[in-house]
Amino acid sequence: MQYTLTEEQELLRETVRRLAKERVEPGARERDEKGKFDWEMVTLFRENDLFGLDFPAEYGGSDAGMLSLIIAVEELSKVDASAGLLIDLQELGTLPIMLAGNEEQKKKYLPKLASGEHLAAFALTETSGGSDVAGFRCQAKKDGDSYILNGSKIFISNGGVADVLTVYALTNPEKGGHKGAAVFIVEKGMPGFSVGKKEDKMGIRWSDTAELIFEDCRVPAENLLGAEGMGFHIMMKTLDFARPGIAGQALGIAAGAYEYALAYAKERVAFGQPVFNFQGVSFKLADMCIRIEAARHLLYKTCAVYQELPKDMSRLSPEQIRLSAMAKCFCSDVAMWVTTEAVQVLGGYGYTREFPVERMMRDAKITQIYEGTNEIQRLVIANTLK
Ligand code: COS
Repeated sequence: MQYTLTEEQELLRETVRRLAKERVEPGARERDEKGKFDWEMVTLFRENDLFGLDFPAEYGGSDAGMLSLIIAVEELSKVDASAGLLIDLQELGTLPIMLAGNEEQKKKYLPKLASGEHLAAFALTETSGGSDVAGFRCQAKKDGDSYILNGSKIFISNGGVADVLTVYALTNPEKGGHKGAAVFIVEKGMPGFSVGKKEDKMGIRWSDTAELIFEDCRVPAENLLGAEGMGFHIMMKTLDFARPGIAGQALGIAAGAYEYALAYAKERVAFGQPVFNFQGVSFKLADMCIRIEAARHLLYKTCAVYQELPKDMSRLSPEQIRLSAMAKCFCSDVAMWVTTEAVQVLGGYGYTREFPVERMMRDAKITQIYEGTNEIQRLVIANTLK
């Protein structure tokens, strides 16, 4: 379980940090205010080869591994959480293909996703909520050499902008979700597929979040991933591999807020001296520093055990499943706590849009909710302790 950063990873961190400071941070406030998906960011990340960091080289990726992706997500999220999320979502939406796709499916879809020419989305959540996956109702009926999809999905990140979507649906409702579901690759423009309501959110405001509607949507049978009945396991395994990405986003938000609050506390003078000199402030910063460092080590250790994509759908070890859930849960709780304290350090200024910490606090909240609420993460962790 080696997680010392290589020279390449240190260089990647430096490069992405510079890109984030020079090209991402300047427009972050405006993008947040507009709440509109930003294609310029897509172009920037395409030009800098950030979408395919953790994609296999044989399909056009950089094969740099999960830790490298996390480093990039972290650096971007320090200045703009929606920017970090953008490259993370490419991994989430594509993982079902990487994990369960056959050679033809991988050859057809992965290269354009690795380059960022196409964007991906992971379509699981339904109106009943995101937690009870086995209770979802979207259906797919076999019809000759196609499947006909009916139902809807909500809160789908990238839903309205993705070219390629991995969609969970029941093929055999009588068997229930655990044994009767499957995952399909759906392309934008397939007849019967449309995008519904777009969400106006508290945070990650320029990240696209949309409802997806399937009305007799015809999907070629060759777009079935793995086999009928494998859907639940494909999605669970995808989430095991994807949750470190959200942990990376959360860690970045926390680190960004901490760095801002630290610099502010050293500049801001009250009672004739920088407020950092008061223990009421410096102890807060010390606590932020402890928690961020602890979160980073948990996450990097997790990345070390997820470094390689598995060659088949065999089960992960309880330790792997536990680490991924712990990293997501801990990093997001740290992000919420640190950003709240950062607002406190800035006082009244922290509560205004003039300063980025209030945006960071709003952005942090979602990391405790999506890709499995932190209550579900604790359930997943507890299940591995039985
Ligand atoms: N990897 C592989 N298999 C898994 C698994 C995992 N991570 N988690 C569960 N399974 C297996 C179980 O071993 C069990 O297999 P058998 O039937 O062979 O025994 C089967 O799947 C059913 O497991 P379980 O009974 O625990 O399933 P539940 O329906 O109770 O649901 C939770 C389990 C709640 C953990 C699951 O539905 C979940 O993770 N929900 C949250 C999903 C989420 O993150 N949503 C966010 C929106 S998507 S961004």
